[in-house]
Amino acid sequence: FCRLPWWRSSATCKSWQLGHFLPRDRCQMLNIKAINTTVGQEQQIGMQEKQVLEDLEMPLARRETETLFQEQPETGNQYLEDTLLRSYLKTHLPPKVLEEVHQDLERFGNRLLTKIQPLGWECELNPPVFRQYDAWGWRVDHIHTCSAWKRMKEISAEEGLIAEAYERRFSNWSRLYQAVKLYLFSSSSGGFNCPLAMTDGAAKVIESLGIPGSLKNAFDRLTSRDPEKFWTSGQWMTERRGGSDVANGTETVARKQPDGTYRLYGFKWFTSAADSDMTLTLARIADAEGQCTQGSRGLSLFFLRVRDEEGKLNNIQVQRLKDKLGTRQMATAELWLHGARAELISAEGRGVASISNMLNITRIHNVIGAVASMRRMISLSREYARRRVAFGKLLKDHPLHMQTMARMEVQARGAFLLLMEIVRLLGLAETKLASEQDQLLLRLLIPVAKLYTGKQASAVAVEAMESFGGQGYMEDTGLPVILRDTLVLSIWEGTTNILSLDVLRSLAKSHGQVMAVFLSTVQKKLELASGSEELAPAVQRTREAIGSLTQFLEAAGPEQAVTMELAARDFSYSLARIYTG
Ligand code: UCC
Repeated sequence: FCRLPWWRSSATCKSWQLGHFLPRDRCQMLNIKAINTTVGQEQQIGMQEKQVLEDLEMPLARRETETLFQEQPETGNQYLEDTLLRSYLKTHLPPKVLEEVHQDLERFGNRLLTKIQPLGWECELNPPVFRQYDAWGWRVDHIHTCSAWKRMKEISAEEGLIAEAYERRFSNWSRLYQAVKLYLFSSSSGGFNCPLAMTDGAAKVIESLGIPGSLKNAFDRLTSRDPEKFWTSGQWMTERRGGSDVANGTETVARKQPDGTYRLYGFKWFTSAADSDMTLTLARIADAEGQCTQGSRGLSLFFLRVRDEEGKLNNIQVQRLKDKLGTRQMATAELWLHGARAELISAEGRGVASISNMLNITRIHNVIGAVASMRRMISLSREYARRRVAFGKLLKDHPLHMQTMARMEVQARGAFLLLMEIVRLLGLAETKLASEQDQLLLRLLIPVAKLYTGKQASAVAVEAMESFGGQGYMEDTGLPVILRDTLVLSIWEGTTNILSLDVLRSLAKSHGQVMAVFLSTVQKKLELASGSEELAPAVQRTREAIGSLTQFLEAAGPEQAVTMELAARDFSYSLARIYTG
């Protein structure tokens, strides 16, 4: 490379190529000069540039190694750097709550940066290992997780990542505050956000059952701030015949025991965070003749401990760990249930309706993960744009690059605001402050947000990766890890189409009321916005979109069911865009 003479004599020197090889100060100097330098002006090259040339003449082995480096993007305290988050909290939280929350979030932001982020990377480098037999031939089915993963569990308890939502220290704002902490934690958690999602979902189910005596211990542990006591939960829903069609795919049978407990027999095909302490799962109760009711009405919900006090598995065998594209930090297993002792916690045949409380919470966590992933990728991309020189100037000074970044930013901001709206409504519902309208809107917005942000996050992650050029594709930058972990967000917890059908379910179940509330809420927001001249074009576009949506609903007419099913995804996207707008 250094022997090539063309770059010195060329009037339009290809300085970007040097940008790959030179330290930033030299590179910037060269780039700036290169743009303005003609052959005649070459004598004016300064001492610094001569030094660069000497470096280049030097054999590669003797050059300072850092001359081969590009700029590594580094972000600071994620809370302090997140202007939208801070402005949202300032606008919405009561001043006293804001004061307390701000202090905690600033401290948490520092802990994330200095302690938690390195642990997250350690989790990625040390994925779980499954050992089926010990050296003496005994079957042990041990899932070994690294110390950083175990530390994440302790940190989750210490930070009250689940507890905060159930203690309700800040009344209806507790849920939003918890979501904000989870949002900050998510991208540094090394995959621990997954068990937390299910832990939160399990706590929610138990709370909605009125915390029966037999589940009091489990509830206290799931919502504990004490690392010694804290439990995580799984959510075993998927069986061999498929994940989405739970009603027809569930084969697990529950046999009643004389003491009133049940024993479960079956095979669970995807059990995420298989190292969890407990789980909620579905099974069909067999009658005296051993017969089970098929379909959704045959499913009931069960609670079970994964291991006993001595750490022995509860008549469960681990078949193997899944070989996943991403979320590799977290053990997902195939499990045989050979008479696992379990407790029935729903009414018989009400399993799906009961576990939907859990699903709605894990779907919100999915939204949190999506927004967090977009924010992380954009933050890194933004930092890179402020350091990386190409074509004679920093990336941030290239209008086309900035346009690409701005488009990603708009997606992330919209998704963030949608998330905040959902957790605000959930907080109201959990403190009995929600109106019927709020509850209907929440029911509709959860699947809408899950399906839409899952897709947004994947698209933004790919775009952000591209903004690093080839570096974005390099495994050891950490960027591909974020991309892989993001791609699952449109798959688990219900795929985009399944969630689109859930949107229709919410319409049907409420006889269209969710739609009426959606439209009236959006109209109210538009009225507020129309007071501002600056927002007039946006208001106009949103009104037009609502007009099209209403026209579509009217035109669906007598064939509505078929039309709506076919349109479910586009319809849901429209709802997401209108509300976000
Ligand atoms: O486990 C998994 C991965 C774990 C990892 C999670 C980590 C997340 C971390 C994120 C952090 C980054 S994945 C497994 C996920 N599986 C699913 O999500 C299942 C997808 N399938 C569905 O959602 C289906 O559509 C089903 C299972 C809900 C369909 O079942 P049914 O039985 O056919 O549905 P029905 O008959 O329509 O509904 C039964 C009852 C109804 O109530 P009733 O009987 O009173 O009319 C429904 O209204 O359940 C009610 N229901 C709901 N209620 C159904 N869905 C909901 C809902 N979403 N909200 C409220």
